[in-house]
This record gives sequence, structure tokens and C-alpha cells, in this order.
Amino acid sequence: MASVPRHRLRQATDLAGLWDFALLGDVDPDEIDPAKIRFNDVMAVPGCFDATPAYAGKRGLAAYRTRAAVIDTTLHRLVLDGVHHWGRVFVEGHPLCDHVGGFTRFHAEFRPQRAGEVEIVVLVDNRLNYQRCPLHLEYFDWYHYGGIARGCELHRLGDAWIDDVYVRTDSYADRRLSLSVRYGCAGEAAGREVEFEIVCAGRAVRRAVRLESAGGTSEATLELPGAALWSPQSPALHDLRVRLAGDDWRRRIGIRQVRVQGRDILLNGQPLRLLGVNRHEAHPQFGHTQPLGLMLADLQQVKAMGGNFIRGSHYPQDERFLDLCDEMGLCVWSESTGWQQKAEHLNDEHYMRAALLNVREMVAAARNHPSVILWGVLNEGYAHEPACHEGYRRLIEQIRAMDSTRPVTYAAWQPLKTKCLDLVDIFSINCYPGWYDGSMDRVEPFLEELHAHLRAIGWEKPVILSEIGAAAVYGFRDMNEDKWSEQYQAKLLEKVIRSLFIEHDRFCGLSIWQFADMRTSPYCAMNRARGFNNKGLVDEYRRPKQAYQVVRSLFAKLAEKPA
Ligand code: ADA
Repeated sequence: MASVPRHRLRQATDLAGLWDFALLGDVDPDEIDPAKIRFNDVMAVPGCFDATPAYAGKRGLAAYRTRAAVIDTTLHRLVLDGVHHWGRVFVEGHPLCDHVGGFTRFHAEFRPQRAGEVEIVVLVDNRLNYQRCPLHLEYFDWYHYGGIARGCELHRLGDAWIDDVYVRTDSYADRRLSLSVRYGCAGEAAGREVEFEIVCAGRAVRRAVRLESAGGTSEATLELPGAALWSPQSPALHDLRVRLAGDDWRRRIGIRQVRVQGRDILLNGQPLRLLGVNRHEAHPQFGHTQPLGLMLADLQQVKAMGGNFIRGSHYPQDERFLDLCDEMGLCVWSESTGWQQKAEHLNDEHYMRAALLNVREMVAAARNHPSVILWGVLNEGYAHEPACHEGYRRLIEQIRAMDSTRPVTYAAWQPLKTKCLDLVDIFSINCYPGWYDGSMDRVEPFLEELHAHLRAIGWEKPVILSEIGAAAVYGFRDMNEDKWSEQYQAKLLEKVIRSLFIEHDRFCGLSIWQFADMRTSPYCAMNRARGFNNKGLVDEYRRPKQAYQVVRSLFAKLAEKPA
């Protein structure tokens, strides 16, 4: 599942491959006995079943089954990185857990009754049902694919294991890291004294830890004098190895600090200009599943265009994508799942429970990645309505409770009326002058109005233009150069980039909407040519449009202009 090995001592079995499959249809999961399912097909895991021709467009409850070897009856953990978008897991016919929401990792533990093999069945529901899964709604402007879209692993935990490691840079100048290592312990091991070790960049912390029955947390500080820093220009990574008793945890970490100072975002004390795109995890043949090669190729295209920034719209990204961004020096805005949530959602505990879980799972998986420089919540939620303020506050508070080292923002849909700026460090603005709002001659006046508004409200913190753009149908070039043509999209983006960063220099970041075309929901299809959101700089098969070249030449000019 990982793009870099996360364990060497722990037995972690990758369960990728062909699983038995059956689409059960419009049925109630509570009526399903896993032992009575007639599996009549096979399906790739990871994969989205409704991205395959045989199940294209199908919605309903699906069932997946596989078997995995276990060498003993000690505690095991099943880890699933993304089940879309509601799942129920059975092991040996017994229900283990339910999970609400795609795009985030969850796990559940069990003890096999005997060594040999265990049968794993996962029910997967891709229907858009607010009661079962309030995070994914049919009016969103993206196609909700269904399946075990990301990886699945079986871990043998034994009687003492590392549950989580949280690494943060306390001082980039002194190369000082703080680490919190949370461990779990099976009853029989409580009270035992075990070896605990942290090794990174030639430095080590070694101590004995007495295991507490309910598990515990061990704190440590590491100074790594002379260790290379992480930055977009020079994304140095260091192997971090943590060992507790017979278990281990490994990641590649970066030493860097992100701070907001005045109108700037500082990375290791240097102002950062974020130039990039919004990227959905979508592909016509893979759905939300993102083969490593696709993610690598997409990031190569963003870098070739001169981009250093990706807004993971509009949900938590695959952790392997973050591994690649760490490696390639791309900065990431990591965002919880959302699309124009309203007061009725943010004041509904059923929704907020799922949204808070989504935020917790996002931060837990992403907070050790140096590429993640910014957290976002609720794309275009109704932050301009006072009734939504408390919901925004709770979600942002949840993020800050788990990670206080990164700035937080939200993408405002009504920037001139938004009411939650008191909660955030950065003002992020979604706007479409020249597309939904007027034509080409609307772009500059609108941006002037934005600048004037920022002055009027005395906003002296960073501003990111988090969405702006125009649709262009790939290959449609027309003498009128009007909307939907490649020329119009290119011309609009040129106006935007020149206004933001050449005529003015008020904004510290831009994420163009969007990197690639992607299928949208039937709900949005009527005003989306082909049933796709066509505002990509490349089409859904990553074929560059005229705008890609125009943005590339402008970003190249900006690269010579200090932030
Ligand atoms: C909104 C939304 C995007 C997309 C975009 C568009 O800003 O955040 O997900 O729907 O509009 O293409 O209209």
C-alpha cells in the first residue's frame, strides 16, 4: 500500500489483488449474511468497481471477499486506506467495523481463532444516502466512484505495537524534532519492560519502556545538526525508524517549519509563493483509485508547468500521493471532505460526527508529511451564514488539537460576505470572474474589487486564490475564441496570473481550477459539457490544452521573481 516500506519488523501483508466480488444491488446491508453471498465475479483491489465497464454507472451495495494467511492467534489489524464511501468489514463471518466516508484510512483489530487462513468480507456501498453516509452528497460537482478504492493490508500486531508516531519540527534552524510515540499493548504484556528506540540521520534515542496495560505515549526530542532541510527547491528527506519491542514504524520525514507572518507564508523563514492547481483523485478508467504511476505522472506535469502547489480538492488525498509530493518538493493543501455544506448539515450532529471523524483521520494520516503545509475544511461551505460558524469552529478546533504546526484555512465561496475569517490564518477565495460572473472583461475589475475588499476589511494575513478558471473542451479551438474554447480558457488564466502576480503582488498563492478534467455527478451534468467538469489544464487523459502551455510560460517568468 505504501510507496515506501512502513514496516520491516512488523508482518504487514498487502492484500492487493483480485478479490471475489458481487454487486448485491439496492439492498439493506443489515439484511446481508456474508456466508450467504453468491460471489459471481472478481474485482481488482485497490479499484473502483463502477469505473470498470461491466459496472459503469451502477449504484448499490457491493461485496468483496478475500482470504489471508495468519501464523498464529495473536492480535491482528486490518487496515483499509479508502472504501467508498461506506463500508462494513467482516472477518470469519463476524462483523468487525463499519466506516463512514471514503478517502480516509481506518482499521480494526481481531484475534484469529487458529493459525491458517482468515476470510475477509467487505460490504461497500456507493449509494448517496445521507443517513448512511452524510459526507458524500449527490449535488457535489464530482462523480462519486465506489469500491475498495485504496489499499488494504493485514498487520500482525503481536502483544505490543506502535499505534502512531507524530513528528514535528520545533526548530528548523536547530534541526530539532519532537516525537510523540503512542503504543498499544495486549493484556499479557502489561508491566513488561521493553526496548524503545528512535533512529534518524545518524542520531538515536534509546530507552527502556515499561508497558502500560492500556497503552501509552513516549515523548522524545531529536537534534540533527547539519541535517538537510525540506523545501520545494530542495526536498531533503530522512529515514526515521521507531522500534518498540518487536514492532517498528518507518517513515521518510522532512525538517521544515511553516509559519504565517504578515501577508506571507514562511517556509523555513523564507516567503513562499504557491503556484499550482486543484487536483481531484479521478480518472475515467480508475475512478478514485490512483495508481502510483498516474500520481507520479500528474505531479511531473505539475512540476513541468512550474507549479509547486497542489490543493487536494475536496477530500483527504491518498497517503502515497503525499509520499510523492514529499519526494518531489510539492506543497499540499490537505482538505477535509466537503462541497457547499449548509447550515442544515453543520448543525446536524449526524453530519458533524462524520465530518469530525473525517478530519481526525485526515490529520492522523497526513501530519508527518513535510509536503502538507496547510489544512483546509469544507470547500465552499456556507461560511457566509452565521449559523455555520460553530460548525467551522468545531472542525478547525479538531485540526488544531491534533496539529498546531500548520496554518488553517477554508475556501470561501462568497469571499465578500464570509463570516469565519476569525477562525483561520489564511483567507482563501474561490471565484469565477469571466466564467459564471460575466465575460473576459469582468476578470480585472473583479480582481480589483477583491484587492479593494481586502484593504477595506484590513486583512493583513496571507491570501490564496484557491479557485479560478474557465472550462475548455479539449481540442475545441475556435475563431470566436469564446467560452468553452481552449483560447478563452488560456486568455482568462493569463489575465488572472498577470493581475495577481505581475501587476499586483497581494496574494501569496494561486491554485487554478483545475489540473485535469473529470467526470461530474449526474446532478451537475446539465451544465457540464459531456457530463465532465472541463476546467482542467489537461483533459481527463492528461492531454495538455492550450492553457497548460500559457500557464507554464507565466509560471516560468514568476520563478525569476522573488516571492
Ligand atoms: C466550485 C467548486 C469546485 C467546482 C467549481 C466549478 O468552486 O469548489 O469543486 O465545482 O466550482 O467548476 O464550478
